Amino acid sequence: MIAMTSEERSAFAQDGYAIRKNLLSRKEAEQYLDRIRAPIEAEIKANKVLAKKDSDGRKALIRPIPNADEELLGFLGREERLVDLAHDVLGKPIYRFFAELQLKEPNVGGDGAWDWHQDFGFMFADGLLAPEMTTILIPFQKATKENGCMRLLKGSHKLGRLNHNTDLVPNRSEYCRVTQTSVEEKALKAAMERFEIVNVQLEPGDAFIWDANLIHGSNPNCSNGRLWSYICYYNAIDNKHYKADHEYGHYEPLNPAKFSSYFNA
Ligand SMILES: O=C(O)CCC(=O)C(=O)O
Repeated sequence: MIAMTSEERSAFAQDGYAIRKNLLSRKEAEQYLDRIRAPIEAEIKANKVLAKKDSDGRKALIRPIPNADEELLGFLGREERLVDLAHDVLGKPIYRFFAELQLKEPNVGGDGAWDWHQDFGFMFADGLLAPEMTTILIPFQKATKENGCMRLLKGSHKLGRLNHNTDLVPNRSEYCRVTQTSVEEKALKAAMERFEIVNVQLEPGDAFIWDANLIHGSNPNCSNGRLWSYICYYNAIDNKHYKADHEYGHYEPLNPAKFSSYFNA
């Protein structure tokens, strides 16, 4: 089991996040990217991915991965190093809630940004009772401020859940929305005055793991390089949806997988 180090544990408690360098090796990140590149490029070209607009009308592309058993794309959320880390953060039995690829293409003139939000802000509206959820992001390219890395308000998870601008349609999941959900403006302004903004610059294969109440978002891609990342949400089993009719996030037993069972090292 890849337990959190004591430094990671105290960073997570204090700041609301931790970074594990090289959770996947650079070679593994490259192998994975090599296998998904062509099919995902084809989906982008065919407009099959979701595009969600931020408050400035800029689009962020996502390729949802609702099924853990989806060939290749699904397995990474079950990879045992990610699962161990998430399990260790939540400290109780977990399941893979959802996964997605964030696709920030080159030369998009500032698309790809995410408004400031807490994951629990909209997960609560969708029917999770407690913030017993954590999220892991792994980039496949170097993530920088210029190509759209994530950013966060350090320590803001301690505020608890804030109200979000949301106009959820009953019985439709967050995923169907074409606009992003963000922390209500006045509270966000106050939080931004109180907490330091950190840009989460990472190397391919590094893992960034955060608390469900951490206020975060991301920069737009203003570069001529691509930034694709894998994101997986993990939820405590006893925190599964209390609302019915969800297209995603249903409990399924987690079958942890080894990277080497999909790729030769
Ligand atoms: O990948 C990004 O740029 C932001 C993703 C994000 O904010 C989220 O998944 O909650």
